[in-house]
Amino acid sequence: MSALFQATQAKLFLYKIPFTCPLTFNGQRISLRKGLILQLQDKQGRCSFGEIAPLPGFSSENLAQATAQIITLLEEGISVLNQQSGLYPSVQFALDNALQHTPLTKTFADSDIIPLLQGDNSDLIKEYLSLNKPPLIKLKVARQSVQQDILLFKKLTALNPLLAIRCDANQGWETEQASRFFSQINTQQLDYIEEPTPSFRDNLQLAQRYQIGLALDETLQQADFCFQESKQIKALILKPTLIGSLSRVQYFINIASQQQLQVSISSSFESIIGLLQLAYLADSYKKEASVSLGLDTLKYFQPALLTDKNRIEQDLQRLECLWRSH
Ligand code: OSB
Ligand code: MG
Repeated sequence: MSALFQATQAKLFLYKIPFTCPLTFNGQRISLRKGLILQLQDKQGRCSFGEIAPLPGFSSENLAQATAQIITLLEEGISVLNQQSGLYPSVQFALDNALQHTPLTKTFADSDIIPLLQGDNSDLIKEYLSLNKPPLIKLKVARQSVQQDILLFKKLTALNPLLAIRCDANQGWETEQASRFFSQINTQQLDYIEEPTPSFRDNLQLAQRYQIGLALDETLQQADFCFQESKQIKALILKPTLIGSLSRVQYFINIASQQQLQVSISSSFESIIGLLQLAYLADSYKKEASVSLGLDTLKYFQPALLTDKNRIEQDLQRLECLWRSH
């Protein structure tokens, strides 16, 4: 690994980005995305960044806990930032990026990103049409009745018989509901499904019974999860903000490379700073594995500070600064 960023100064900013309409995360409805930006600066005045943005409903830690942890570390001194262990995932992710100097330069074209569709069925169909019927989409399921999900899947595949759909159930189905879904859709058009039920074993059995591809997401965020080979597993969904350390992300990239699994580097609704770093990391993993970008989350934000890649420097100066080195 290349040398760590030699920081001599640090600042911690708070951002607040309103959603265009409130979103529900595992039952928690929120209308404002809040997070922190850690900015390190070296002797030459170069800056390096890390984003700390625990996602309500998904992260085990909340923003207050993450804020307290990073401020405690900063108070101990910048020179010890790289010697920490047992940190919250969101804090570890930020420190790893800031210390490895992950750049903000990698921009992504809309066409690199797999469109994420959620919302009610008629809006969702309209959105699919307005995107000109892309050949691959990600669809949230298990947020309405199974019957409605089946109807939606059938409508979309009727609009484009070549469409491949990546479904994401966020462990929201019972086994019987998942069975009903798989038995009534054209599984040839299901590229894979993320986490149909909360039981990993049931998911493997379902995948085998219906001959579908399974993708792991929530399962990978359990710190004690050990990967075991299975023909049914087709993809790993990696959310670095939730996984935390970049070396653990690299561990999953190595598995994906050995087992020929697809990888989706996915956002947890970060600001433009986190998204650009995720795009950079995704690009760097492309040498090793087949990587796609699950970063289609900026569209849920209202225009605000840290939503535009061309204004990052100016925006940082207007953010509330929670902490700075003396
Ligand atoms: O379940 O994949 C998820 C974002 C935040 C929390 C959970 C999830 C997501 C996404 C990100 O779906 C976008 C993507 O993976 O395409
Ligand atoms: Mg998922």
